[in-house]
Amino acid sequence: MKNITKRNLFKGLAFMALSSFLSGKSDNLLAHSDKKDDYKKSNFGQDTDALIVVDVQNDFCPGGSLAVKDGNTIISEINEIQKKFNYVFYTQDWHPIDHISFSTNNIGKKVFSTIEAPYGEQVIWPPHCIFNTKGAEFHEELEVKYANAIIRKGFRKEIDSYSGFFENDKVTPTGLEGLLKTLKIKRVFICGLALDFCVNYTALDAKNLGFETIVIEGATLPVDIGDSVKNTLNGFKNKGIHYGKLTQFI
Ligand code: VGL
Ligand code: ZN
Repeated sequence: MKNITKRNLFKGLAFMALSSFLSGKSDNLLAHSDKKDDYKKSNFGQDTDALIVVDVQNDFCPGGSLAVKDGNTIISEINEIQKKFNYVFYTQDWHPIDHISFSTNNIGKKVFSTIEAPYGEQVIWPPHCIFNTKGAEFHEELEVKYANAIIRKGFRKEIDSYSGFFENDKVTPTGLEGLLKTLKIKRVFICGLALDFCVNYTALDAKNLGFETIVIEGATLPVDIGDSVKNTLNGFKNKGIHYGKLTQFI
């Protein structure tokens, strides 16, 4: 590169930094630099925003086989939130009875212990969200009519799927990325169950795929195993995934 071009480039960058400072568009730099997320609020429910509602199913709610404590209590909030979006996508954990993650298919392995699967570490879960059972159905309080599409995941017996985007091998896609990109979605808001597993992995993949990613505090709750919550929230911070009440962002 010739010197003159370099100088122009430098000038351009300095100008961009200054104008971004003056217009207050420094939220990317400030985000997660301290406790408060200094997100610059903007209109939402725009055509470039989508809400992803993760796994609000009976088995993840009280009474279910892999219940999240108070899991049902976020549903009224989710119902309110989803009315504000033009695009709402649901994920649904959807397993065959002989699924690799089930304790019943790993005799001698304790629930919440891990096995080494071909794609890496796999947590052993109690059987849950077996397709065509009550446990796999969405909770009856969830207003499913708002869903534009439902992405099912985890239906291959030999591989689990936490994320709404990729199965646990990190390469097998669910199709959600294509759906969002075709619709020109730029920003995703994520809520649902469970914060430390399926919400977590959905958010990490969303961010990696280039979407601005917000996880809505108060509309998600964790399974909470060991340090899973602490690790999840640290991961959000490190990756630039926003986590806070909806009013912080809109
Ligand atoms: C989930 C464990 C196993 C979740 C799904 O939805 O967070 N967790 N399958
Ligand atoms: Zn599952």
